[in-house]
Amino acid sequence: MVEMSGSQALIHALEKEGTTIVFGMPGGANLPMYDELTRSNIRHVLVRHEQSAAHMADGYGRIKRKPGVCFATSGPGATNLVTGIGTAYMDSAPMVAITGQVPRAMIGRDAFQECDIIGICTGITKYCFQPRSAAEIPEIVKKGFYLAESGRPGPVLIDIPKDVQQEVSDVTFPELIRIRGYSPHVDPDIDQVARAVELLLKAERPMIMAGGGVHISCAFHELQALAELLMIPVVTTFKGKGAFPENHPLALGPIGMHGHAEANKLIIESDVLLAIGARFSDRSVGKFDEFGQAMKIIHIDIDPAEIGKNKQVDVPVVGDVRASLRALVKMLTKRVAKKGGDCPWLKHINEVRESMKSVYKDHPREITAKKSLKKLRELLPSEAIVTTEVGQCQMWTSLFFDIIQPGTFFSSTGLGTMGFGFPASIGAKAAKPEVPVVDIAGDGSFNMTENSLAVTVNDNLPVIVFLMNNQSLGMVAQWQRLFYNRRYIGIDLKGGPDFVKIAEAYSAQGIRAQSMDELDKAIRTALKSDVATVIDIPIDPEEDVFPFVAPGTGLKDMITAA
Ligand SMILES: Cc1ncc(C[n+]2csc(CCOP(=O)(O)OP(=O)(O)O)c2C)c(N)n1
Repeated sequence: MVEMSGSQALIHALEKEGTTIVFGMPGGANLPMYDELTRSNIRHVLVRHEQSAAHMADGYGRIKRKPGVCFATSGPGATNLVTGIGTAYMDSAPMVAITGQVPRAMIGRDAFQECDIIGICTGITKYCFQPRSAAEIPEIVKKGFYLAESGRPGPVLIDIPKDVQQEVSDVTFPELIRIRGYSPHVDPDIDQVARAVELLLKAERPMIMAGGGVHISCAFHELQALAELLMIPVVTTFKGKGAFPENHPLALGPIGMHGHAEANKLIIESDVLLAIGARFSDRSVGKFDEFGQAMKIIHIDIDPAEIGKNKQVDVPVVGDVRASLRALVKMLTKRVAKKGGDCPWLKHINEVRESMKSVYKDHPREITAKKSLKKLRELLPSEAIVTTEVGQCQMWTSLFFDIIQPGTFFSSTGLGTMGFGFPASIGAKAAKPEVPVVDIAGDGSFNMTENSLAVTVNDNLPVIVFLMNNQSLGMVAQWQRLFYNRRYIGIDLKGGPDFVKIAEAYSAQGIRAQSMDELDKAIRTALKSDVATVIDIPIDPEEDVFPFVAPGTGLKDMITAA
């Protein structure tokens, strides 16, 4: 037992959890914890808006597979974090958000900068804590980290009243904690694995659907071993993009609203679907009732609440994805030798893949989103980390940018948060400074959090913004073109800004690329730069994303052109 203040206890507890970096902004209600940071080796990254602090912590956490930490003051500081916390929640990203709160005696009195951040965040966190004494802080921090990173990861909020930060008390730092009613199911039930094995061995047209759970549990090797053992083709959800190398002969790419045409066509022809760490979201499977009527489904997920939530399945396997895949591969290896690639199903897959090539048309302009992304892939090393904003830029990435090295791609797939990609890429760069990090962006999204350019320069986190600039909210414009008879409203961004000048104003680098030649040079220059680079690529505002599964329809109704 040692005597210390609540703030000291907090920072010491964070250090004990291995925290080396915190993204945030100070204010009246969290100044004591900031003051304590001055006596710690934890690096502080000052953001220009707390939403970006949460996205940076999120990006950091997704790459490290450990909670990223963000700090904000009470009231507006805390509410500014909310979009970032919600984004992490919807994508099961580990995060610990720490907010200052007004002193205990002021809570509930509409004090200056008071808000009920616990009430606000309850539905978008795994858990919220509010320590009422300094002595509680070490155990709460330990529980917070454990909750955030175990089982199905997610954000945890710790809201600390200012006087609790200042209170001096005897504190102890527990080595072990127990949370009543919470014990994630890691090892799968072997009987369920055996049932899955039987189904897979009987399948004539098997398919794997890999979701975000494969990334979270780092089960890339196990997934590839299983696919290659039984020669099963692999589609991914968008969250699962890059869980399986997209240049592998068995890879069919993402399914769903902007999935690959061949993936959308073939998944519904399969007779046994092995869904791994996926939640059958509407974006991935289209109409719930229509999807998977004629197939048997095996569903592996660590979260029992996912089983049967969107889709009734035949064989549920509750457990960590990696542990479950290992058990599956072990059992299968005893039963079968590695299959060859000459079965009728794989022949059919290859025929469909060939026939679908004509679906991917390009726009008649020298520089297009599709060509730009292919060029980026050509020049970017496979270990580079790629994130995206939201809109057409995200969907073009789904279609035209192959992830070669598993675990190098993430995006806001659940909440669909514009403005996520750039700060998240900065968090990823902090987690892995040795690799290039690129945010594939649209102008509308980048506009939302572009002030993080200051962070890239001041904190030496040089990322690349690959800005496909159609001077509009392109995705919305495409929907207005397709579904509202071209009645455009609220999509025009022609007023700018000039993103090259914006980059330069922050002492970053801005390059405009108006031809494929200029783009080639710009990417090479950006990769060598020691400051962030914004590559502004003017594209046609009417370049659409196809193929497309319209909302409320099934995968079979995919539209391939306007
Ligand atoms: C925070 C937020 N507000 C609104 C939306 C709705 N929305 C989805 S895509 C989109 C347009 C995105 O435009 P831009 O970033 O320029 O990308 P583009 O579609 O042009 O590639 C909008 C407004 C959203 N997803 N997130």
